[in-house]
Amino acid sequence: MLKCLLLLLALAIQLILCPVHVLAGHESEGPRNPVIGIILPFSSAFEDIALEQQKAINLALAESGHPFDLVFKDGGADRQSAVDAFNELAGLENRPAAIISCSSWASDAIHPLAAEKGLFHIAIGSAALNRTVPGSTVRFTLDAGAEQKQINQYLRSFERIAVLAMDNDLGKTWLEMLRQSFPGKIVSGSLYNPQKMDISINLIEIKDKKPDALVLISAGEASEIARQARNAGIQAQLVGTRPIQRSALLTRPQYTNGLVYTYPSYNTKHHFISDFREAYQYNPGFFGVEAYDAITTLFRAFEQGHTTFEALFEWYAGQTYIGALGRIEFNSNGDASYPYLYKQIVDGEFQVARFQFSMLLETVRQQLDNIFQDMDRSIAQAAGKLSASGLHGDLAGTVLKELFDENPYAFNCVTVDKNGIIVNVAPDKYREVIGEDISGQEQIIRLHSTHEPVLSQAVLMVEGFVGIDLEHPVFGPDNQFIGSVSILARPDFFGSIISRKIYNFPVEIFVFQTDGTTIYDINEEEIGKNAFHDQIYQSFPSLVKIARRMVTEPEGQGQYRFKNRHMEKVIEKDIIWTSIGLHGTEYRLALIYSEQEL
Ligand code: COI
Ligand code: CYT
Repeated sequence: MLKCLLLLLALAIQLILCPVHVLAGHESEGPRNPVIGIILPFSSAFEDIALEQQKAINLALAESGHPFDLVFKDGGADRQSAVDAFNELAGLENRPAAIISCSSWASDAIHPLAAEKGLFHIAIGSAALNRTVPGSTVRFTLDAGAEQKQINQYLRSFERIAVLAMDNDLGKTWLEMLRQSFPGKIVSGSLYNPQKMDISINLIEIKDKKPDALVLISAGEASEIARQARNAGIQAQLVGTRPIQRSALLTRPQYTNGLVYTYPSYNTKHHFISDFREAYQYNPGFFGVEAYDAITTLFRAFEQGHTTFEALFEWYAGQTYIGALGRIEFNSNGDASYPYLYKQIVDGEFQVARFQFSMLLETVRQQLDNIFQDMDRSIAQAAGKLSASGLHGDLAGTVLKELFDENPYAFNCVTVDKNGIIVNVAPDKYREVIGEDISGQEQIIRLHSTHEPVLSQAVLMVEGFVGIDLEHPVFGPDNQFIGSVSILARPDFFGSIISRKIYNFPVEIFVFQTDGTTIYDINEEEIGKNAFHDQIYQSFPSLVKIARRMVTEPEGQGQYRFKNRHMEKVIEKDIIWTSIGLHGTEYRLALIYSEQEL
């Protein structure tokens, strides 16, 4: 019943507040309703986006029951139209309490103007924004630069990349960023006018350059681009970014199937999605979801008494909100972030791209493997030089210093004599470890018995932390064993590699040792914990079962139940794992995600 009323209310608001309609008649003396001015690209190629945002905002108003007057203005397709719309709003007799604008070009133009007039400004659908006035404009769209780090991971596997981008701030920003990221690989980069769509010249050049990937910085018009490109004989993998997931693409699956794009991984179970579907008979996409979160948070801010420009900015900046977009974190500049993932059109549907999980795990495995191989090569050379110089003294110190400088992930490098006593170190600031007896450490015991290189399990080091240690034996001039040389690394070196590769994806990667101990995890409290012994895992039998398989199987996959990334609630998790290591020591590298959080 309540739902029906909301629906009616939303539809009524929709009728009253059609674009460019200003609520008139505030002749009464009482306090007026606060006005929120909303500038959307109604008369543009992105009309469907504007209408979706407007519907979402009206639904939110109906739900909230707040006494706001929403004034929608047409931002058109270019900066000047948006500025005109802004000036009309700024000149209203009942001065708006806030302005919301959609599109990079509109928001970029409005950002300094709103700050100048002291009007609080929220940008939605605005991935490219050149901030010039600090402490103003709160933006709900993830910056294109962040999204690009993610799509680049995918694009790296292509050799000849063509880019076809809408001719505006968003398209130009992307084209420029891609040129910078892939110098030499961008075989064609051109702009098109989304209002005109005369792209035949662009397509001739693209076809001529034989790209293996075609990146479209486009919204729903990508459907038409895909049709023309395929009909022109362009076979390249189609790649897109957030605005490309529009229903128009599903009307031509024969041309758009296979498209891979980056997209927010918001919660499709949020009541907003079903409320919207009920009210308007279609599924909202990101633009509607984002608009809904922008307006509902704004309502809440007003409700809590934050009404000035400064107070509103402060209310958002540096804070975390849970909305229809999921967990939204605003940095101190006022920019939002939340996870993005790869999606793909499969069988005429927008789906989570299944390839991304193994792809991300494999990229991390390769990079860690490269680092281990590099460390192993350089320590082998150092061991050769130490054969001549011996383990003590300045010459050996120089060899250790070189070894340390060659290995960015080294904490320190030491030489160890044949009795297991540390005799030399680089850098010099760790000189207090000289004289320490490490003969009882498991890797030293193995090295002494085999005289072969070893990689340790995570063990407590004399430096005072649990680390991993790579050691090569050193033989004297007569080939007699004289001791060893070591590179010590902190497990957070895993973290530095992993976090760069899985940046902003809704996945976690952890490193696990074959005795069940976690040696790296994003949740620090789990590092050093053992799946078979530690209390925190004992009420999760499916986790213990997976851990048992991980001990014996170098590669695998499965499901279990445990706490989510933020350790807030128990969820179903998917895990895939592989192995890395050297000299017979293996660590499991495991990626986890949850269908419930994609
Ligand atoms: C953007 O500028 O980031 C947008 O998503 C604009 C949209 C109208 C295509
Ligand atoms: N420390 C070190 N073991 C230690 O405890 N630097 C190498 C090996």
